[in-house]
Amino acid sequence: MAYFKEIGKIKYEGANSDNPLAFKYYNPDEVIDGKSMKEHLRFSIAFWHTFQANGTDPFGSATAIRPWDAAADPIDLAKAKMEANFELCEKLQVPFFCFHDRDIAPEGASLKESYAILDKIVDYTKELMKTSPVRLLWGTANAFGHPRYVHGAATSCNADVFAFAAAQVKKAMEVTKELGGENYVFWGGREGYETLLNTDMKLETDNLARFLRMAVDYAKQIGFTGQFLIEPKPKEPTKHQYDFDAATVIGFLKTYGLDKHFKLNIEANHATLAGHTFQHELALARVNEMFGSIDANQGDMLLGWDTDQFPTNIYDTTLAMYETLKAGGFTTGGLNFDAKVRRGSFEPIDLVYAHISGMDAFAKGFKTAYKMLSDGKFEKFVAERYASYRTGIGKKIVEGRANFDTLSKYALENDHIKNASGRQEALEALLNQYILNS
Ligand code: XUL
Ligand code: CO
Repeated sequence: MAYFKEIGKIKYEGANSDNPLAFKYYNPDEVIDGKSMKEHLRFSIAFWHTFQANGTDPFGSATAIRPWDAAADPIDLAKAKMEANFELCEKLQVPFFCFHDRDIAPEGASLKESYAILDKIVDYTKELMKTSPVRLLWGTANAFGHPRYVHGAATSCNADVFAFAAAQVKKAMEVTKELGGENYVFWGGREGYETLLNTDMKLETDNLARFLRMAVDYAKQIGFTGQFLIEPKPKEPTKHQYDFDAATVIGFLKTYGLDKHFKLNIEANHATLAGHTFQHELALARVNEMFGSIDANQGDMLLGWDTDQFPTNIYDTTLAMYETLKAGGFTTGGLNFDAKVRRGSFEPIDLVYAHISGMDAFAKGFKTAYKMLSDGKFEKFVAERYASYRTGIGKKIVEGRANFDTLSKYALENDHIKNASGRQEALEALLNQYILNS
């Protein structure tokens, strides 16, 4: 059954097209540097926002009634949503989707029943995959929505909750493997605290590490070879989330000797909530060799919460793609639209417009970033800025052949220091020129 009946396959028509149902910059088959744009960008639809969200907010009820909502039985509804997912991905030429276990299958009255319901939907998804090119970018478990997770999952004060979360993640890993998922994501939904007055932070963070170690062991046990990703977020729903930002997660993984097993899934709105730019978080992941995947969205700079808007800011998409290309591009990761249409955009066609706008914004950002890197002007500037570390005393510092004695001897003879301009304004103007002209 078709759910987006009035929508055909969205095609590339170029920057001058006035068809809102066409791509202006995303040309999936255009080959750049030996790979198609489809392969470079690896877009993905987030099941939870696109097929679950209905416009409910803390002040009001649902505004969106979706064509698949006609299904009354919960299993039929879950199947209908999965059909709609494949239809939308195919029409938008999006090669991947991502889900939480509870997005695709409702929770049962017992854990055993939940397993059985999930199996049913996974079987149905496998059926749909037989005739569709659409694949799973990543799976994850929703270990934050149910009331049992009120105090967290792996960081709950209640060991029974830890055990339940382990059982849920075990199954989510199994189904991710079964569906050929290329990654498995850990976002610590309620892994944090509300007040330190009731919190044993040491036990909670040790337990989080224990949980992740068990996941690593279980992946080995079942032969799941997908990439494990951790998605940092500083706050919301808890006051303080342990996976605060990229730097915190990297430090945490290294402390517990888990760093070889994980990469990062960087979300734009989580970066800005942590007080960083999207580019900063991606750069940190890259320089630590932990660049994995991206949750593509944007926040509202005037609001302090996770608005999860579709990404349209060309500066941000350009700089995000600049970092992505510098990291060598995506391998198992991709650009997952962890974004929801606004409450006022309640028609199904708004989901189509939203994805088109995000895909075009990233396609344009990608092309601009590619041009910036091919011309190499920024990289050349940076290389020259640090030239003093390639010869003389700088070379000795970098190669570990200097110490405070030798440096003090050197400084005593070279204390008339000459610095060069950082040229920030000129570089920002150059960035504008690339964005406007490419
Ligand atoms: C929440 C968020 C999650 C993760 C997956 O802010 O981003 O949806 O992406 O659990
Ligand atoms: Co996310």
